[in-house]
Amino acid sequence: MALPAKETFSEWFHELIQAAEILDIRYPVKGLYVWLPFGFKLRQLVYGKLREIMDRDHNEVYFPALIPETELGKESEHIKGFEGEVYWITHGGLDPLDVKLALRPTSETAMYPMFKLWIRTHADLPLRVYQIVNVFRYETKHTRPLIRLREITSFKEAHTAHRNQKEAEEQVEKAIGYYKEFYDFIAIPYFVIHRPDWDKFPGAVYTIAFDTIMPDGRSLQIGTVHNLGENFARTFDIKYEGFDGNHYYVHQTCYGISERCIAALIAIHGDDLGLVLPFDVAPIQIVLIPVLYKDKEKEVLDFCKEVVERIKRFRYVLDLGEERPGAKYYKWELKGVPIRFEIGPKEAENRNIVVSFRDERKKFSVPLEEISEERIRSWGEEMRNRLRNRAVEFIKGKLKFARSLSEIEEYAKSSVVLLYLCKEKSCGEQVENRGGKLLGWLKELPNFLNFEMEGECIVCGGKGTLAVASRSY
Ligand code: A5A
Repeated sequence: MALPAKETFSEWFHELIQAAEILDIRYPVKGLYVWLPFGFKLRQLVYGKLREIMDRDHNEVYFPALIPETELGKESEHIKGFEGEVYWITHGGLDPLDVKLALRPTSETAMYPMFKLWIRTHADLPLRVYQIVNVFRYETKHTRPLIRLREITSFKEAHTAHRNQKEAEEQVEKAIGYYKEFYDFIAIPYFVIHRPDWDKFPGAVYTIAFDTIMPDGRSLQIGTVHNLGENFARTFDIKYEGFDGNHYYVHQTCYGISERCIAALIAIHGDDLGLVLPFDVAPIQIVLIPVLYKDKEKEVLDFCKEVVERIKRFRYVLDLGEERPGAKYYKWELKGVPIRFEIGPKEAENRNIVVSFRDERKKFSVPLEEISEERIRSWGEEMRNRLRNRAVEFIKGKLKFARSLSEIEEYAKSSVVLLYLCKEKSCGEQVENRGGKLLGWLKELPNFLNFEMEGECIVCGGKGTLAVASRSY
């Protein structure tokens, strides 16, 4: 069955994740889904990059999934932000529990009581840990596979503690750098945005978010970096002894990414035929399709073996199935395989291969001896660049610059709106009242935009910074 066209984004996405065997969405609990083997492999490959980045200067840990009510409730802003989203465990078997247990919605209040025990002196700092776990949030907005889950299965959360504000600030900058590297790797363009105060993470001093634009023009928050200041340290009494023998509160940060990164990957790069996966994260990187005719089978298959010798370091499939070549092309296009080799009698005779790339779908011939690991890697790299450029062009086409509040209202219906805005709450509210959501102020100009960062506030005419408003997920 053919996919709906990508223009009908919501249906296309819904059908694609099933047809490409990413998820089985029939699990009988709302907001919970099953990862299928192909989807899980994609998840492992994408998260492998995240892990590689984290492992450079974080230690991986695992904290329990259950948090006592007494801990979860300690930091007042934090619990205010999450109380409507917590799943509670009230019984063990038939016995009511003395202290209710929360299924972690995020792990600050699981980790920080232990940080208090771990951190003694300045020598214990900085502390940088991360875990990749499931978290549960009783979301009341419309749930969607990979985008808005009640069980987030792939929550990468990092938590750090530092001696002072300056070191925590530096960690925020580093974390932004990690996430840029990650999203550049999967060719997803993003905005780095300072969230308004009223939209920051509960308990944070401030929040920096990564937002991308989905094919329907709505923004998706694909990661956040929070500076927690001393807020949690004061609540959980996390102190260290300084060089001078005095005791000081630590300064903390945390930052997280969920499987929304995979939603963005599928949504932004995919097309009417299915997934389009960057070479490095594709579960199958190369598919070889022999085109078999009677009497020539042996030549073709022998030549295929020679080709396989040259690509065996990659994740490849030699498709010897019974289907016709056309059906095989269709099947592997749906799965987003970046590179396809077609090999028929003519190719076997001339010792060359018909190559095509999933994103371009143009065919060209390459002599066997030119198929090397290096050549294939450079094809992968070129494809990543094409995917990134295409995604950037799409985003640029979705942007509109507004000069007045009425323009915001007009543009926000179908575009992502750029505007200049000051930091006054009343000015921000005026923008939010015009449709869309104020994502916040750009922390830095994306390299694909050519704009002044400062200008007159669209509401009061005061000193404004480039801001973004959009309909969002
Ligand atoms: N402890 C910090 C890191 C934290 O929890 N931050 S957060 O609440 O902003 O979540 C981190 C990221 O998880 C978000 O930026 C968003 O991309 C993703 N996320 C949040 N809720 C989600 C949900 N219900 N389904 C899928 N992803 C979600």
